[in-house]
Amino acid sequence: MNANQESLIVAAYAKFPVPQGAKLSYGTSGFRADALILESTVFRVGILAALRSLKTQSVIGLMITASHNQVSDNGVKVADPSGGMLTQGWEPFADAIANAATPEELVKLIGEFVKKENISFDGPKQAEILLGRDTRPSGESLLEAAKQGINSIAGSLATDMGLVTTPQLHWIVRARNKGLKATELDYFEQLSSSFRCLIDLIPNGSKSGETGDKLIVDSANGVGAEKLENLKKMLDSLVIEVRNSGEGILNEGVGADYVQKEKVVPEGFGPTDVGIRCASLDGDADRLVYFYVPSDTGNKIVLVDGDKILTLFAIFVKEQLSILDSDDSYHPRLGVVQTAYANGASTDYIKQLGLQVVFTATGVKHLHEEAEKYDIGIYFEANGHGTILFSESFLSWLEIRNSDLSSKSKGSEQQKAALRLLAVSKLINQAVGDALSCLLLVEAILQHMGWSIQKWNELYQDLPSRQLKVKVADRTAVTTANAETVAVKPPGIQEVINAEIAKYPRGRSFIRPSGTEDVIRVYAEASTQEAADSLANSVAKLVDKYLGLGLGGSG
Ligand code: NG1
Ligand code: ZN
Repeated sequence: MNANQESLIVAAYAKFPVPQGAKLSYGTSGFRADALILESTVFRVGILAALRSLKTQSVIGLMITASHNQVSDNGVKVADPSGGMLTQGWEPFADAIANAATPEELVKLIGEFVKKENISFDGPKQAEILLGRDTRPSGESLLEAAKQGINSIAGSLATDMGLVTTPQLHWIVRARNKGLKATELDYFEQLSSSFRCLIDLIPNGSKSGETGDKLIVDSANGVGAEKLENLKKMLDSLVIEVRNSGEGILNEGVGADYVQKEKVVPEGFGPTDVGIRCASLDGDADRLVYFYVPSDTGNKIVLVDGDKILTLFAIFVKEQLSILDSDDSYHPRLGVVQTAYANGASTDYIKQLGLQVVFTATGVKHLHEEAEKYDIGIYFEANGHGTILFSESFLSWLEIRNSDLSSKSKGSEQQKAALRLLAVSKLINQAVGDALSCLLLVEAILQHMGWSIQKWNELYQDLPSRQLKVKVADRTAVTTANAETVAVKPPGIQEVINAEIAKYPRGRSFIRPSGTEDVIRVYAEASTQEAADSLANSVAKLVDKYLGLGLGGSG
């Protein structure tokens, strides 16, 4: 790093000192905090994004959002060249520069890192970063901070993509780096045309009329509302009514996180919606859950969560693969990835379909990494974040198989199955979970099957479950193993949890430190709601006993 570059960083630093007492870390979803303390962090992430672009000689994304958090929070995360999350190897550097308390320290950290990573400032390509943000009022000033960070690396280009959903930005970054069409309009066109293709391929005689006429979408008063309105204009076989499109407060009593955790109707929904197919997006439209309002139950809903979306996708993909009936030369590997929060009934059901299920730790980057190991890897968190990944080799095989079939038996069921899978691979976001593309795939599959939301929900019945949070002196005192299902520390706690679980038929429970809040999360499942509540409470008491009084630090 030359002196000129150093002085550019030092000059920009003056406007972005770290607020007193702030300690930030790049968690499962980037940096997240009260927006008031985030400018200095976003400025530094701008620098990081520019360095990442120089290192990879590719376009990088920088998204300003705090997803489902309250409106006063904000956050920032980086999209890698593939459109996926920032490589985990760079997270410690992100933490270090975010907390650098003087310009000298910042320059020193950057200098050392640039050397270690062998980053050249005079490579063939200058840094190029695409910036996106959600609808939070703090987004604009944070965008400015990001630009200043990027511009403090000489020669960098920052392009403002305006208001976008998180998955749109990731999609655009991926497309840019693959040399594909990469504007927002291209995104809408690809989604709508592949959706149309799936609808055109619905077998004659399917009872698609039974799916129900209309879908009502709760957009969490977030960025998804406007985007869904735009997408809607390009779809003619789908009636969508968008609610919570900005008239209320972002994520307050609305949105996928609220609906999934509270299992009650969001604002703007009620008794007049009984039986109708409804869906909720989160604040940045990367999570999706479905629900319906049953009759006479107050504000309660029947939740159709990420696990059930996963199950629907798995059934459809498996059906197409078996129609395609692979020849001897190629056996596509289909796998499902879940976390310990997946309802046990969903896992049983998917295994019973004959599919392999793998578990990873919480956080989509872990699920994504595991799903990439398959020809078709389907992953979902119960909270509604997930997607389907197709391997390049499988897609090439599918293209060849399709043209083969089209010359030998055009219009055959086999060829239609190949075309359906190709359409799914274009509709579904290959970079990250995307509520809008998942929504279109759910709608296409329901019409294909001729299923109502009620019929879909009846695939299996969720085991009653309960999630609790326990505040502790030090959440790092809990460490886990086996995809977070076993607590290794503090010593002895897993044994007493096991003894509790043994008291309940179909009991299952685990604890883990949250990556986004200062709490230990407790999850419990059992054969009745009372039993699940009681198991969760007992385990929460054990956590409190072991850690609540500050004993945890020594564990
Ligand atoms: P933490 O706070 O680490 O449990 C939560 C969600 C994750 C993921 C992240 C990122 C649960 C139980 N946990 O993580 O699945 O979505 O937020 O937003 O829903
Ligand atoms: Zn989100």
